[in-house]
Amino acid sequence: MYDSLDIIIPVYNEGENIGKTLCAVAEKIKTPHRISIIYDFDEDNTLPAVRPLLKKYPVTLVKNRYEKGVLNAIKTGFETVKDGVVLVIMADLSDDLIAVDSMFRKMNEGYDIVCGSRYMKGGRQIGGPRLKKFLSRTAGVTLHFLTGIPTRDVTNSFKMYSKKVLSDIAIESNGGFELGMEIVVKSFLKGYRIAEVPSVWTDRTAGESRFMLKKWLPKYIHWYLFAFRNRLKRKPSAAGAG
Ligand SMILES: Nc1nc2c(ncn2[C@@H]2O[C@H](COP(=O)(O)OP(=O)(O)O)[C@@H](O)[C@H]2O)c(=O)[nH]1
Ligand SMILES: [Mg+2]
Repeated sequence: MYDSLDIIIPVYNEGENIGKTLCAVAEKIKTPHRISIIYDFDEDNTLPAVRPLLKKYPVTLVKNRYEKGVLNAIKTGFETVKDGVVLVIMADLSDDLIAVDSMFRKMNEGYDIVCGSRYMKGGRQIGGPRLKKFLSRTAGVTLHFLTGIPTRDVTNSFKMYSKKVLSDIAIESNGGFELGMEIVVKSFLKGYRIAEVPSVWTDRTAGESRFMLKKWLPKYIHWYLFAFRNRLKRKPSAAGAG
């Protein structure tokens, strides 16, 4: 049984949002937790906004160990966690954290990954660029029906992982948020147990999105095709079940 949760928040100049995000974590997540905030550079305006809150919330500030960028920030976050359960959330208040406790319960039912899902009953996506939404939903829903991957929202970054899965997957992604898709696809093919719970995503109201659709789209397509090509070679028994 897992009894607590490690939360990873990659940040890039989220000074306007981070206080509200930490407050939402405290209010909405009953599961005992620790928080790691991963930043890229010492001048990031998140840092002066967080420092006064370090006594109030269970936060550790961690500098990205690799080249700048959200992918390496998340990777650094994964490496700081030794075992148990890891949750990735955004600092821009985009994911409704009310889903977290039920995601954690699922992990304790024996799942290795629990995906927040905007594209299942009860899930929603509010605001954001239309093309990005269309592509993400189409990819998620078609991959679910074509390969049997047990989530309709493979591109969502709001996911909970067991550290065991993270240690077992060699991450090849080199762009940005497609890393979450890579991990879920590879874990699925290895026979790990994956579940989804409904979640609501709302576009940010402060700060700027740094999502690079054009640059990252080919990387998402790569993992989409990888899942499709390898679907019949999937390990039938759950390598990581239990
Ligand atoms: N460390 C780090 N975090 C980043 C970077 N770019 C974005 N983030 C963080 O990743 C999360 C989501 O980013 P965002 O640009 O809003 O992506 P979107 O929600 O898909 O539009 C936020 O917490 C950002 O602060 C980066 O280059 N480095
Ligand atoms: Mg965002």
